[in-house]
Amino acid sequence: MQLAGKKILVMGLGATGVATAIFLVKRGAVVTATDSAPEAELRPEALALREKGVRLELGGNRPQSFENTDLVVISPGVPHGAAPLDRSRELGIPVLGEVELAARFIEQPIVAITGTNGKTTTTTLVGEMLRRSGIDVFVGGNIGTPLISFVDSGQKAGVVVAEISSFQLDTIDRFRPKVAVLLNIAEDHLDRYPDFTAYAAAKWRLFRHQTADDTAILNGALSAIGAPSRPLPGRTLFFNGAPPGRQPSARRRDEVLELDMGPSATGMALDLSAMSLIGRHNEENVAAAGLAALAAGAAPTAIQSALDAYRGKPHRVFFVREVHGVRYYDDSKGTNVDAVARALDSFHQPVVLIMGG
Ligand code: UMA
Repeated sequence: MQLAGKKILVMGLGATGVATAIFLVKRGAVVTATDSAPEAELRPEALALREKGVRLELGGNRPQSFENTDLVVISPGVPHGAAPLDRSRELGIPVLGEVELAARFIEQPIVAITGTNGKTTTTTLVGEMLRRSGIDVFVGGNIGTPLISFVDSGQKAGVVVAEISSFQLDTIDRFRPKVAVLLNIAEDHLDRYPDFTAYAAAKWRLFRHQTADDTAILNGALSAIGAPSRPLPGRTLFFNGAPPGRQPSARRRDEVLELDMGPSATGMALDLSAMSLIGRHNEENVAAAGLAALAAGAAPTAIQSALDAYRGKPHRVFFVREVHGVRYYDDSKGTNVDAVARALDSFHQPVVLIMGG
């Protein structure tokens, strides 16, 4: 993709917009960056882009800038149907999301993980499982470090593991993960989508450009809402059961999770007895992570040791401490009904829930 000399508009100046603008300037593009927030609300890194030759338009997204450009790149926090973007599209100006742009420059196989809940736990686990297998990995995306910042980072990586949100999937065009995981779909972000079907369809976009050479890993209990009408082209593995007529690739027997990769690949028996993650939702995350890691080349011993060592991520049913026989957990990432319901399901003991916004 030729960027040198192109006029490019970056919309949104959070972590993604800043990293995108830096990437584009390095490639010789003439970059304007716009944010609806005023200067006082933006981070110093955004303002420092001026020193790199980026023209900043702050406190509003000027319609003219969307007409007079060769390409627009947007951040996940920018709704892909925002009015000024329609104007660009009308004029035939391409509008890409940052993940799509990044993917065009990433040569490594990508393991992409989406779902309403459990993305960060699963992404982190897959990264650890591969790392312990001796594979260099970059772990990024919605989890925090924009994918685009990997491209010029010089970081050695054999595999890129990316947490991908529905917002990021809204603006993909060719993005093709070698291994793609859909953990679950529950009501969330309905302020950004016309209805639940549209939100679910955004999640399913993850598989849109996969081919017969790729692997799709799906929750066997997913409904058909928003799903593509044609079967996925690649190898499809199911965890948490399987739809009628299909076999699950993850089966729990007592403390062991059997992962079956099909006739031509090696599976494993994953011992869950030392696992510190609690709850059925985490069993699903672990099954998906194990299957994804195996599909991306991780070694069974490394997968086991990564799981045994994993202590969870803060704010996700995270054990804080025990005081006078009361165990305190931080679940402040329970930002939708499904996440809270699943967290509550994790406990056999009586729970006192402290909840608020
Ligand atoms: N803006 C405009 N015009 C608009 C709308 C927005 O200029 O019409 C501006 C806003 O003022 C803002 C910027 O666009 O400054 C949007 O920035 P952003 O929200 O995309 O911020 P980033 O720091 O780039 O963060 C994004 C993700 N944010 C969202 O998806 C909302 C981060 O996910 C992600 O970690 C980061 O990119 C790196 O990939 C956060 C998140 O909450 C954690 N994600 C949601 C979730 O997990 O449920 C999807």
